[in-house]
Amino acid sequence: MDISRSTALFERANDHLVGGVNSPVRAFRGVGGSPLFLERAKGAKVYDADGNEYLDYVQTWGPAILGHAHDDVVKAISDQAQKGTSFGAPCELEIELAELVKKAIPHIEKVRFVSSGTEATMSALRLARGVTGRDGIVKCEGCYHGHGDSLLVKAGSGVTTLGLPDSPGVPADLAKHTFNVPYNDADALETLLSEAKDQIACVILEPVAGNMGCVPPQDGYLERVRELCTQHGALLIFDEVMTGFRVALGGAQERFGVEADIVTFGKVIGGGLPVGAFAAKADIMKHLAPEGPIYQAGTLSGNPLAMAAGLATLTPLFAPDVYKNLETRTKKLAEGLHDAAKSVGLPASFTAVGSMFSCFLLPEVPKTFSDVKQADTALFGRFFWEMLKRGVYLAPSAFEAGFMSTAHTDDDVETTLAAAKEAFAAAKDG
Ligand code: KE4
Repeated sequence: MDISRSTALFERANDHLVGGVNSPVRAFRGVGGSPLFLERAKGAKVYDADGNEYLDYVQTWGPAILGHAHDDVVKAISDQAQKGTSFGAPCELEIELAELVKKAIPHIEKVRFVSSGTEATMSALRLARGVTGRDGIVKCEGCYHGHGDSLLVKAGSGVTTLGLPDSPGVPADLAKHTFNVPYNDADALETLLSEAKDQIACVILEPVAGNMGCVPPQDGYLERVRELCTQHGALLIFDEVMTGFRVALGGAQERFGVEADIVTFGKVIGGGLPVGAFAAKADIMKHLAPEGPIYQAGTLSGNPLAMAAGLATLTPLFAPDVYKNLETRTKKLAEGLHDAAKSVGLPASFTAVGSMFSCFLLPEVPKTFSDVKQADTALFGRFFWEMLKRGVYLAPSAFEAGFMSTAHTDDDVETTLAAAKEAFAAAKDG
């Protein structure tokens, strides 16, 4: 497989961009080697700078649920671009996208759009602290909520991929307000909330963890977290930047029947353009400026171009059976990867929740971040490259989830599974 142009581009990029990238996990540090530079993408496929074609399960880390460069999305963006990309003033498209988000998640009453998932979770924390008058926040080890200071404590995704326990630059005086508990461990949360008394403003978690691989909540876990938050006067924040419109039309709240106090979105709702959002009932959101005193703002928040992309992306997702079909294909892929690994004698387990999935090189499905960290990341790295050689692009880290799009076909899944059987065998022999 010739990736010489990507390699040359990476060398040049390193002269100008930190680590040659604009987001660390793209640097392939988790799998070794020089990262691919992609040149174009369409449907279920991406194409690198050397012209190699890959079936894509990264989907720009989640947004491309309709596949890349979907005709409706491209048309919406190009039509809107002719009319202006950003006004810095209210426009009707913001209302339309908020109405569509609320149609999918009926219990939310007010939405605030921002430009990234990080902005959404960072703002949601400030809102929770402002509303409750409390400083403490609780997150789960291995969950990643973007790079906001309070959340870079035992985070997942790129922080774990790069083996950074916590990020320097976060003042100890701030980090001390962040408490971590194991994901899927409601007893640990109960103990912490009882001991912390009324210090805790909120508990934030990924309702389906996607930044330590795809790790689903244990039965009853989310319900217990909801009860504990209510009992202790802490707001429950579901970070649905990844799970929103990914695990069901109404996200994890619909799938598991648990209502958070604040929910954050990103990725899919922008359809590949920079959009994040946070939402809640009006009596929480009314504390935000300009209605209330908690400040939050953004030059490009709700810009018409991104709103147009979001609308064009979400609209087709309301059609019947979209999520049923996505889940069926996702399960088929994840189980097939599991079977392929087992067929060459490797330990394997798999998860598939809506259209996100993982195949873990572990005998059992992990429940916590500690479980996930038992996996052989060097073996995963070799598997990653063996799959790349066979035209399949997975996330370049053992601590990420995979994504299925409506553009993937059953043939694509069969092609992927055939590649996986060979790739696991080759990786095992290392
Ligand atoms: P962004 O700021 O990257 O838009 O969103 C941060 C974020 C918040 N919450 C969850 C649950 C997330 O998964 C993310 C971002 N996800 C990572 C990959 N898992 C983005 C990829 C990257 O960091 O380059």
